[in-house]
Amino acid sequence: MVDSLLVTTLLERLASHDQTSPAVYDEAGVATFGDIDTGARRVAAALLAELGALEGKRVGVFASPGRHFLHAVLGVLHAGGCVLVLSPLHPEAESRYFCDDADVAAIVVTPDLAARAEGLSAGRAVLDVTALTGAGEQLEVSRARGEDDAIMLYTSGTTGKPKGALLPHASLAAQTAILRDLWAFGPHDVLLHALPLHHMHGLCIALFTALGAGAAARMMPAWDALRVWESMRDATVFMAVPTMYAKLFQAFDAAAPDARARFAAHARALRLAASGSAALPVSLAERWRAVAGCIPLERFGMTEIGVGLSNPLDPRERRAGCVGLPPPSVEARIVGDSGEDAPTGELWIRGPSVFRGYHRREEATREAFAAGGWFKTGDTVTREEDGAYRILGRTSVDILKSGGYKLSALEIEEALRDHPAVGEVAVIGLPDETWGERVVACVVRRAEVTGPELRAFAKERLAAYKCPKQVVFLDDLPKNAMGKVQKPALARLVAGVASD
Ligand code: MLC
Ligand code: AMP
Repeated sequence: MVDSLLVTTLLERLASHDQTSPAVYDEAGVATFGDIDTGARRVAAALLAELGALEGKRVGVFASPGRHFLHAVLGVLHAGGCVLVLSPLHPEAESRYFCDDADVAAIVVTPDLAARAEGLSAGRAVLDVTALTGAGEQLEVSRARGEDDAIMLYTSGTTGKPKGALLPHASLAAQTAILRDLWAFGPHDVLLHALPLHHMHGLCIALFTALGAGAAARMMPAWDALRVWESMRDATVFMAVPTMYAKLFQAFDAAAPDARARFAAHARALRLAASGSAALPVSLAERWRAVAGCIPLERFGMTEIGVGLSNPLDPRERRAGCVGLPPPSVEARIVGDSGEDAPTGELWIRGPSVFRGYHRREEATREAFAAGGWFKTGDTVTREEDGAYRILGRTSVDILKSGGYKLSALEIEEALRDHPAVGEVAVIGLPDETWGERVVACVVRRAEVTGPELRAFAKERLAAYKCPKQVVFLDDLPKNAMGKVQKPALARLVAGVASD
């Protein structure tokens, strides 16, 4: 990490690369680092003209993957603002909550999402990133400073509504340097990018790491397993959540023999295939080995910390089912119930990439950290004989992971409880081969309602990926003497009940 102490913003690092080399391949072709910077400065100048000094104000970016997404994000950063990435996967009600909670001052959009942004504007300026012209209006001097907030990412927790995690420029700059060095990223690399952009994995661990190292990102418009197999040919690195690997193999198995041979050749030629955001089943890792020659590099991360643990880059040293060790400059501890270091317990992380706190949630921020700046992950871990960490699961039954998305059972319950026919509801995660965990809603009805009706109701309020895949109707929910629903008992019960 030679320059991480000197370079305090991602923008400074981008400026240090050869401006004529490719930064993004998208549906329109190739854009160089220089092209990206020009577009970003145009956005920055327009934002400053519209809002005056931004000084950390949050600006929403509602943009499809590609160069315009980067113009918008980097433009907000140049102008001294903090980016909140909005996703087309969220219904209006949810995006409106993000914009209001974050106190978003303006929204930068791509034209395909402009109509949907209108519903979120509520008096906020909406700027079309493709309609800004005039080189003379470009921003000369970047307003970004290391200590200022750069990115805000909403993350589901154990307390109802999602919280906005604030990542300063310095955290991003540190994270990109750590991962560049750990995974040997450089200008020779092309990252195949098919991850959603409103989360840590797609935005920071993948996209910012690649660009921060001077590599290019091949940005897919959306996840498409067959297209990903084909596009691997033009990439050196691939990063994905385990469900994407599962879906790749579903497509692989359905493909003709010549296509399979081609896909395998593409996979074998990759320099690095990484997996994160959820546990990679050993069977899936081994399946990848059979096709690509080695298991994917599995690493552990979190919105609040970036990557905290990683298997080694050398494929021979990777271990399936383990997530490796903390990278240089990141520290990890295992802490038992008594608050002492223990062989098995909660994983705590400390390091330069750790976030600053939750937006306007002082108590939640205080509770997230222990003395000495240790972030308490809420994951239970242990270590193997060789020191490698192994994730055993979440400490809370109310946090689920489905297809790499962290979901709050309480948030989903709250949305379903608004339905007049729902008496009681408890949301649990059941093991699922494709999704890791499958969201199941257990409902005690007080009026007639069907599972599909409840799912449709939930979809108006929550992203489709948060909505229950299964609804089970029960006469009552198992509770303890205090009246609290016993979710482990419920999961055992539901395993034998028909669903709707
Ligand atoms: C989509 N659906 C999901 C889902 N994704 N349901 C549950 N869990 C998910 N993750 C829903 C769709 O809305 C649809 O619902 C139905 O399932 C079928 O969808 P699909 O077409 O099969 O899904 P697809 O579009 O292929 O999406 C699958 C996926 C996606 C794997 C590409 O889930 C995805 O992009 N996951 C990545 C999540 C991620 O980036 N997490 C990083 C968090 S950061 P319906 O009802 O409309 O039929 C982090 C830190 C770290 O964790 O360490 O990295
Ligand atoms: P998020 O809040 O969406 O960033 O999700 C972070 C959570 O994802 C962590 O706290 C873990 O529970 C989980 N996670 C990330 N990477 C892994 C992994 N490799 N193995 C198991 N769980 C993981």
